[in-house]
Amino acid sequence: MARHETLRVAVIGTGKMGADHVRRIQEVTSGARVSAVVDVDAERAKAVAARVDGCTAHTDPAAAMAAADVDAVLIASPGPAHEAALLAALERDLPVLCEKPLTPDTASALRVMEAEQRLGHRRVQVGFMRRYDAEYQRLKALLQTGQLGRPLLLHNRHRNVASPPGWTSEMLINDSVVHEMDVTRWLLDQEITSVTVLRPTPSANAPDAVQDPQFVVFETDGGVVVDVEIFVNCGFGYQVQAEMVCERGTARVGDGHALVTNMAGRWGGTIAQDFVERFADAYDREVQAWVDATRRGEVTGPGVWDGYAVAAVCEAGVRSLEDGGRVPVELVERPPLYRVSRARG
Ligand code: NAD
Ligand code: ISE
Repeated sequence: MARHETLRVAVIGTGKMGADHVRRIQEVTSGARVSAVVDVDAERAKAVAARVDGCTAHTDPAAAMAAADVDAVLIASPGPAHEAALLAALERDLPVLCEKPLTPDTASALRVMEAEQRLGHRRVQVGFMRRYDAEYQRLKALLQTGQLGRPLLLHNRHRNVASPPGWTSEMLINDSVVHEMDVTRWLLDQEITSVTVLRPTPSANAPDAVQDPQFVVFETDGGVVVDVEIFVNCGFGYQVQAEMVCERGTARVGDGHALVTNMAGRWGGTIAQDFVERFADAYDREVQAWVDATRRGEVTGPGVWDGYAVAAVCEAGVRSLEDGGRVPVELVERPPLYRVSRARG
């Protein structure tokens, strides 16, 4: 596509995230429009396409990518379907924004990495949207000034109201803590070297056989120790909080104090109920940044290396969940194509 032209995007998967991204591209993002949607559920794809002028509905991602009016792809199908869509997009050298996870395991992530390396340039951004959240961005900027000194510890809390049907203990690691893995690596500019998962007595509100909450500990190659409380059936709200403890002070995000009320002898505020509400601005900024970079022919966000590194931490986490032991994270050598991105935003 020429630089001045509107980016025509095919959105693959029109469930909760995909439908929200279609709305976002059409109503919030500048410089892009949705030209095709894909879902294995044909009726769902048709219903979403019907809301967008000139948008076609498909059931096969590869067929949509072959259409003449598709310049780029946003993948929002479930994780196990990502590899096939990514490989089809890379085959056509199409730019991609792929919702997390890149793929569900390291073997498939490495196949995607090989395909991108064969192209010789980066094409894929992974949807680790917390990097675009204003509070996380302020925290990163503060750390980069050096005012707080060297980071020593990072405490995280990640709470969801209730887990969707079919949720398993492993999904707390692979679908939820995956975000803390990414922000840990990004905030610290360090790799995670081991994972330990501790298993408190499960909440009575957790579905049968689901280990919820979990307490996860990462160690990094810079000597930082990171803990994550993941609790996906907390019942009261959606909370994502992080506190970095450094040599000369601490910095915390996610307290949600945008509006505090005082009334009838009490003070308080409201708690977001899900990620679509809490991270609305982050998703908007993420998609806009992807569109802008894509129109310039660049990839500026988290990429395939980040998706692969996080998949390796997930695999170690799931092994630790089985026996509570400390499991080392094994990474392949970072290929030259991905060496610059470690320093980037
Ligand atoms: P969802 O189940 O609501 O929607 C998935 C849709 O994909 C469904 O409509 C399903 O029919 C369709 N689908 C299944 N297989 C497909 C295939 N092979 N090709 C095309 N469509 C297919 O799921 P969701 O909650 O929207 O999650 C989608 C993705 O977004 C997942 O990767 C998930 O991890 C990610 N996600 C990210 C965030 C975030 O905060 N960044 C939040 C939630 C979900
Ligand atoms: C979901 O898939 C997400 O990515 C959300 O950001 C996370 O908070 C939630 O736990 C996951 O299920």
